[in-house]
Amino acid sequence: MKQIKTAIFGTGFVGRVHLDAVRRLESVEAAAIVDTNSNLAQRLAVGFAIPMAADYRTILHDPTIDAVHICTPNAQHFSMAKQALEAGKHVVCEKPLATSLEEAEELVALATQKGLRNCVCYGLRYYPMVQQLRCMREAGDLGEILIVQGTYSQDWLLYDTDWNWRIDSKAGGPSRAMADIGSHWFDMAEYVTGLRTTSLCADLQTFHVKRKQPKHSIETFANKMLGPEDYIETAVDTEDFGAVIFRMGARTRGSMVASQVSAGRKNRLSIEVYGTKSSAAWDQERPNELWIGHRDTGNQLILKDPSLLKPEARSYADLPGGHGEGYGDTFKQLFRRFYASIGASGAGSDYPQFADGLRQLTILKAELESHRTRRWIDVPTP
Ligand code: SOE
Repeated sequence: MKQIKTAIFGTGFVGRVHLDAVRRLESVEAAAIVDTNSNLAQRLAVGFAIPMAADYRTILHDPTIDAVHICTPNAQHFSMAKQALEAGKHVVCEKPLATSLEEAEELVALATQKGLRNCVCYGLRYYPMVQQLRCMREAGDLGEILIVQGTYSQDWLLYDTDWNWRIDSKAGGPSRAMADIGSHWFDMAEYVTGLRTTSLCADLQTFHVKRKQPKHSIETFANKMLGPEDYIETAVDTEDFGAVIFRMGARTRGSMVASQVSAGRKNRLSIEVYGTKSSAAWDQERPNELWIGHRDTGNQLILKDPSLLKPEARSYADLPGGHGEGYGDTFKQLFRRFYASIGASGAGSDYPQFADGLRQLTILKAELESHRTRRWIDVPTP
């Protein structure tokens, strides 16, 4: 089988998760890495024996590279993805796909025109118990979906001394909590229910209007390791928190909260789906469990075990029962499907694509407008 050669742009927190997942795929070779922080890239290049490029454009001009992973700060996604597609590369892009709806629309059109595979990393769909939830809903086990609710809560930006590039809209885009983690939540809600968000009302809040920015750059989540430092007081123009109530069509209703300032919640995407027959709830901090709620019999807690999953959900669990699968595994599952679609015929619709990234920017635009105008906004739905 042909080894597909791929390159990773950006070697921070998530770039390393991508590298790790790619190296677990049989048909794919991590053939190059690049980062503006050349010390970091150099360490990885030496450690993993991967060639390091001084500039991502060198990689785009290399005809032996088939695909690229864009793991840089959000503001660079659009330009890098556009150049990569123009250079004929298949593209995996971290979320959010771009920092505006217009940019995302351009990328969707360009990828279609070029006939190149494209993926946006809404990979939390690939926890085995999330797949079980989707399959239960598809099989009608929950009945008609009445209510969808949940949170995506983190605490790594609780203090005003917490800093990361995402806080600065120039690097992260105009939204933080909603774009960074709220978009994961809405992607999952629409994916597991099969429903579309049709209108919403959002309220955002920036608790720290000023933060103490460390003088040197801080990697995602690494801020917690800092001692007292030399900080610069910096105005903050992105939100720490957002609450949204929403409608999914004529009958289904829901609510969600995204927060990066909730002490004790490390990375908790929780989703609860209530149907006319039964309900199901999943929590990313306990990823190998799925709670099933019943009205007339005792509730259930299913532990991840391929033999207990719906047959359609089994291919998302690689390990036997009692062997937990987590965050890093979701990237492996996502990339396995993306790379299998390269060279295959058909749409390759079993993974999130640029159109799904555009969908999240459509929802985000409605959230920002709703907050700004203090009213309900209709969400255009394909
Ligand atoms: C930071 O908030 C972050 O790393 C997100 O960017 C990821 O998408 C999420 O999975 C974990 O948190």
